[in-house]
Amino acid sequence: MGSATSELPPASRTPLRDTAESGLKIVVVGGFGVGKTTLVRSVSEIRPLNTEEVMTEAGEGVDRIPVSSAKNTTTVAFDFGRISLNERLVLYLFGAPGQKRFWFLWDRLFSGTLGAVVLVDTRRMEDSWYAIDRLEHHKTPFVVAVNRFDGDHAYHSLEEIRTALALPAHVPLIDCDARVRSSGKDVLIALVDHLHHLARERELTA
Ligand SMILES: Nc1nc2c(ncn2[C@@H]2O[C@H](COP(=O)(O)OP(=O)(O)OP(=O)(O)O)[C@@H](O)[C@H]2O)c(=O)[nH]1
Ligand SMILES: [Mg+2]
Repeated sequence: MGSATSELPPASRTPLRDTAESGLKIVVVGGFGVGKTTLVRSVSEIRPLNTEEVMTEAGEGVDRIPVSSAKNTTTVAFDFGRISLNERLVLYLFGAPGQKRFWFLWDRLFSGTLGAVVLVDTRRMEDSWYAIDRLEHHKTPFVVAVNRFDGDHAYHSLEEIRTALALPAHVPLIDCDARVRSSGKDVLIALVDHLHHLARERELTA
């Protein structure tokens, strides 16, 4: 398997707090090259595990050509990271591989998952449909985060994106920059808020 990367994030080597009470498994999914690995790397407080492989000419015709010219590696298994949202709540993050040939791994990754983030690149919105479909199939709650790339000149409003993805009104939809820690953290907070909201609704209807 490929090289486990990479540069240490600033807050690495942070031990798990003694006060941590609950750990939630969260999965980051979405199409090829939307920034899943970038998101897990930017928010993780431990050295993230990444299973990146370099894309070579041998993969031409099999691997998708990246829209982002800076991208020359692809996830072949999954990313793993950890973030403490507060004193008691820890999220364990799993970034899924985006290429179609690895999608068979997704259903296994979803096992035991409390919630998911679907990352969207507006230049290739249709790449998100499979992720949304699988999450709905597994009844896994999710939020959708739009990772705005520099080449995204045709500015789509969140409402336009909601319509294009046929997202029901109750699914949170937000903008983010996967490269920015605080932005990635906001996405995760939106997901946890959504999970709390759903849990409260279930209690009320029980
Ligand atoms: N301009 C810009 N580049 C970004 C952004 N997010 C990620 N990138 C870059 O886009 C490329 C793709 O990021 P990855 O994190 O590898 O994407 P991925 O979804 O994990 O890709 P796969 O695992 O191969 O599906 C990398 O070169 C990132 O540096 C962003 O918000 N803006
Ligand atoms: Mg990746």
